[in-house]
Amino acid sequence: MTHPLMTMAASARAAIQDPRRSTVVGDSANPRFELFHAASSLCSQKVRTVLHEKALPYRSNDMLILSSMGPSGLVPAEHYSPAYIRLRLIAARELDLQFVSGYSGRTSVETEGFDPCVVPLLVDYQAGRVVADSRRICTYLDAVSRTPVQLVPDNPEARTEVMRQVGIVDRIPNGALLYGFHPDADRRPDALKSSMETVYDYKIMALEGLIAIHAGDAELVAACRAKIEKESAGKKVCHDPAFQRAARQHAGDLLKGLERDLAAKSFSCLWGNAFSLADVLWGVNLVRMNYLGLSSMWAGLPHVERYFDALARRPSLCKEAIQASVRSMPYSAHMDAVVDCPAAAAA
Ligand SMILES: N[C@@H](CCC(=O)N[C@@H](CS)C(=O)NCC(=O)O)C(=O)O
Repeated sequence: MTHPLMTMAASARAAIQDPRRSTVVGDSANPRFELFHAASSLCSQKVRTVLHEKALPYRSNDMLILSSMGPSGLVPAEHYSPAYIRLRLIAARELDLQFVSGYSGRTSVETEGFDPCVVPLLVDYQAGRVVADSRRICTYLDAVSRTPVQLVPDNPEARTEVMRQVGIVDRIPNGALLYGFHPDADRRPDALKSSMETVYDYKIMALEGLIAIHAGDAELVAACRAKIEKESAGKKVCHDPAFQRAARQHAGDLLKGLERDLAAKSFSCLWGNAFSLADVLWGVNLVRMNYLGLSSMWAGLPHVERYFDALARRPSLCKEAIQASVRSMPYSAHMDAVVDCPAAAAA
């Protein structure tokens, strides 16, 4: 008998326009895990880096997460399909969290609530579970698969520090940095800026379209309404100078905190500690900040500078964050100087 999760996942997969974006990564005809993600998505890059470190095979569904305007109207993003949202709602029930409502510029499920219309999402067919939220997926994968590397250490002191760093990265206002128009120093690639001018309107149009078609599905409608509320609030502040300056300032303060923590040698692969989940998450985040033209924020922070250089050489980060960003996002001159790791190409 086919597992109901398999049927649901197959429906979510069917919304992917190009079937070549559904592949199997690694050596398995029938992998235990299936990932719904996007090459460009920061949160997906975190999960893929963990899967890479663990050498875990998985079915990969690389979704288009930007809606666009085609000749016959709006083409909704692929993760706004009812089948995909219904799959996410299974994970939401397990978490027992409120849906997102407002917008802070952060994407942490802990502080913002559950966003029903985002990637990544993991299905574990062996456990019969659907796991949402990058932070939870990463710790879940580390718990169910302890080899070849263990990313969350057993030693209580080391574990506490790694998880503290994981919490810090999870609260970086990444949404604000990607979508927001900074009044003084907006160094994002021009093509990205122009797609960010329409992104909120397209999201809201796509979600309103879903509500109109599925008006009888109360749970789906509630999920779409929550997402509309969040995105409408995001739209209001994307050109708000005070909001954008505060988000940038907050990210800068977190980098200064990272500099202090690196100097204290409390964690990080720089000092001979084992490569950890904190290194994965900081690595992906620093790559994103570099892509957005924000590396000047750590110009006076020598430990962060060294840390970024070391992380950019890690094959998993090179492939899943650097190369994936370069291939899937608009060209960013800020990435030209980032080391291209040959080991990653082969991995
Ligand atoms: N807390 C969630 C946040 C997920 C999230 O915000 N995903 C973004 C990409 S990194 C997304 O799917 N955005 C598309 C949208 O909002 O429609 C996680 O870490 O998984």
